[in-house]
Amino acid sequence: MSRIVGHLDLDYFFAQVEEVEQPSLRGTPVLVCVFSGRTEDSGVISTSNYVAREHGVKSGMPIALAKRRLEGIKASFIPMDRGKYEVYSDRVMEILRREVDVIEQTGIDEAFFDITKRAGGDFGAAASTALLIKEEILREDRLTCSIGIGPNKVVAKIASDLKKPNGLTIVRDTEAMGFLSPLPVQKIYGVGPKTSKLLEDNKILAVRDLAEAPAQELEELLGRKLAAYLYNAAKGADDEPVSDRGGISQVSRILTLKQDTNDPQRVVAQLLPALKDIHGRLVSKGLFFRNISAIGIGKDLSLHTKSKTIERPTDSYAVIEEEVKGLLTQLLGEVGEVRRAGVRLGDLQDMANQHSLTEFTS
Ligand code: DCP
Ligand code: CA
Repeated sequence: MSRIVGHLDLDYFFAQVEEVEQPSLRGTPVLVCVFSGRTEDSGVISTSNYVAREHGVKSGMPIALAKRRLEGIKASFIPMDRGKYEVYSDRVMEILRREVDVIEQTGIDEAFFDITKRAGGDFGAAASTALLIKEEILREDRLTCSIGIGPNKVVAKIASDLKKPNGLTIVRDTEAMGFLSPLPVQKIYGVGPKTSKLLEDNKILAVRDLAEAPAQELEELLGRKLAAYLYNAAKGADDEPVSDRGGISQVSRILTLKQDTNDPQRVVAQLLPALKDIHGRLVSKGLFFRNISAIGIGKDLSLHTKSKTIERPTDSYAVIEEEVKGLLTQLLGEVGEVRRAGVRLGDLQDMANQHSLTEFTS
């Protein structure tokens, strides 16, 4: 049975979440900013929607420069709220996980998945499942994503990037080598600026050149391990497995309320057992949290979040309850009645080992 691997990447992720929560932003430039706080405009653009990109805005650009590019245009500069995006990310990964054999999350908005068994080795069946996944993410989270399907990770990753936004690209095993041949070597997952410079200096520019290069020359240039990987990848024969990295970077609970309400006290009263449960899980694992989000889901299934990063990591139950009350009061004040409500603790830290468990930092 031929192996079938996918790669999913959410479109203009942080900015798209802001559009979902505030639909009136659609069609206007939306820029998610990391404000450094030194002056009003100091800081950089984390990401922006495609409308802003049409004006030359890019991730990593100084906010002041982006403002100049958008002079005279009504644009929204929104502070980055990572906890909020993580709530959406968790839900997307849950949808993906239930539709495929195994997932490997590689960033807040991307994951590889293996779908060989689920699709019975058939690329047509894999394409149908990919469409279903896109529909479910759109229905449940109102987000669009791009998916690539191929015989391995290298092909799937390139394919997901090919028709962005809202794309779906299927590359069958028999088409893989032809698909890869004309592409620049930098397209291969794992070829960074250093490797691509080395290859370029040796006139290896396209994937085709890589496949045709003498194996020994590549080994001398890149070392045995990288050479073997790239050599195989160029021939469409990457055999890296999709493996679940496990680990926890968040704990969350969402529950359905006894009746729809916009009363924070009622919601908190019903959430208390869930808060205690989450706190118990945190303490039993010896973890502290830094980020907390309140989650509300409306009658129309729309998702709303309010999140906050606190100054110092803590595992205090009192802090959880107090912050949830504050965040829920804000959230319900803005969105009105909700049907479901929940809480999420993120940016978890293992205090015994003094390291952050947020593995996904892209
Ligand atoms: N990000 C960031 N700074 C960067 C690149 C990305 O803060 N230099 C954040 C914001 C993005 C998220 O990571 O929303 C995912 O990164 P992507 O490179 O996948 O970019 P987008 O999802 O924004 O856009 P695309 O539609 O191209 O995937
Ligand atoms: Ca993305």
